[in-house]
Amino acid sequence: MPLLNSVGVHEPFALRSIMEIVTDDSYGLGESYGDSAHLKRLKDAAHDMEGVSVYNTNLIYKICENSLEGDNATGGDGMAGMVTTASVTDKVFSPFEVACLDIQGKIAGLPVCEILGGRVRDNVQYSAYLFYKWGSHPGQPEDIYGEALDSTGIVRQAQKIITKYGFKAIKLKGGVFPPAEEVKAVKALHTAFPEMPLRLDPNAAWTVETSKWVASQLEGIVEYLEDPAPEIEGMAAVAKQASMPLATNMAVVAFSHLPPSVAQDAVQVILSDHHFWGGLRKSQTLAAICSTWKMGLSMHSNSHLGISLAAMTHLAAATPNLDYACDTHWPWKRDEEDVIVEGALKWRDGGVAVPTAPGLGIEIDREKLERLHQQYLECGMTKRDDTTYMRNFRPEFSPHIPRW
Ligand code: GKR
Ligand code: MG
Repeated sequence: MPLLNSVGVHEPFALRSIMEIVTDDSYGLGESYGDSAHLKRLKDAAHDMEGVSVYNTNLIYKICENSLEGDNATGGDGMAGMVTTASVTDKVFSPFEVACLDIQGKIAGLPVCEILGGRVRDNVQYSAYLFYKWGSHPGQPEDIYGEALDSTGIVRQAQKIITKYGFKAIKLKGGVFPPAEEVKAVKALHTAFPEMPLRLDPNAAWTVETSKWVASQLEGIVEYLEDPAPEIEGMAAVAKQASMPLATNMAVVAFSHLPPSVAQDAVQVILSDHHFWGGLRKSQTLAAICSTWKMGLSMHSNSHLGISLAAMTHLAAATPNLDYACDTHWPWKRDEEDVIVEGALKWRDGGVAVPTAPGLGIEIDREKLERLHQQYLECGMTKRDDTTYMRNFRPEFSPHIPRW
């Protein structure tokens, strides 16, 4: 759906790669970004993977690292240029690790969350992730959520999405309209849903000064403010004055970013994401670091299918210090557009029931996979580019940040 963000608008297709590791008597699934640069890296790494034990994830990491030698390019991660400094090896390794854990679970007859140390919850809560949006892609009939270009539209969207999924926390993607407009929308949400924890995420579209102003306006209203200003230094400057915690999936996106961030108390909540933090086990390491340094932990989302939702759910189920409802883009894809056999992931009370079947607890539907693969070939898209798509309709659009 045509969701707006600080760098443009979502295109009619979201690219994903499906990883399948095949053993003598089983198979495991992983899911990751689908941009051509990333696909090439996955294929290069897969080339040297034959015969490796699915338990030897250290060796698999090494193979990924070796296959990337000399590759200094950034991006390729389907985040439309918003996050470019994450570790490329971690991004490539992640779907291999998830697929290996899927197989390990199947062999042991245990769900992945049990392999990761045991479930601490049976239902993983997700947030209602609201977006300003057009009513449809230009020239298309209106989609099920319709237009949301002001606070009234955002409250209407929240009502629809919460009625459908039962979410108990709300996140608004900002960085689209002038900050005062977005503050107004968050206040309107607070009035409409007084009990709901709220968050606002402009993807670093504001200056430090503007961020401080927004923080003062939303005091006592948001549970955290996500990526108001760019970079660790910008976040640290805002954090000095903001009364609420600051969260990030942009300033701190790799282990090497943690020491400078902790030293400056730049962010108080890390949004983990196994797709770029190096898989499920490294995300558990991140959780341990957050607990050590008394930082909160939440979970970031990028457009995804059911394999990723299953992996996110198992990880969250096995992470005791996950303090907030996770983000998900799930409502923004068409229901039938997935690659997994229907029915394995059940939405209940704003969350997903943690699967109890061995491994990830999902199976690939090969007909659906083939259908989506054909869509991929026909759409001709090989790279997510929200900015160029936006400029087809608004030639003057600039993704420059900070811009307010
Ligand atoms: O889907 O437009 C989007 C989001 O902005 C996404 O790309 C971000 O990675 O959800 C993300 C975020 O929290 O920054
Ligand atoms: Mg974010």
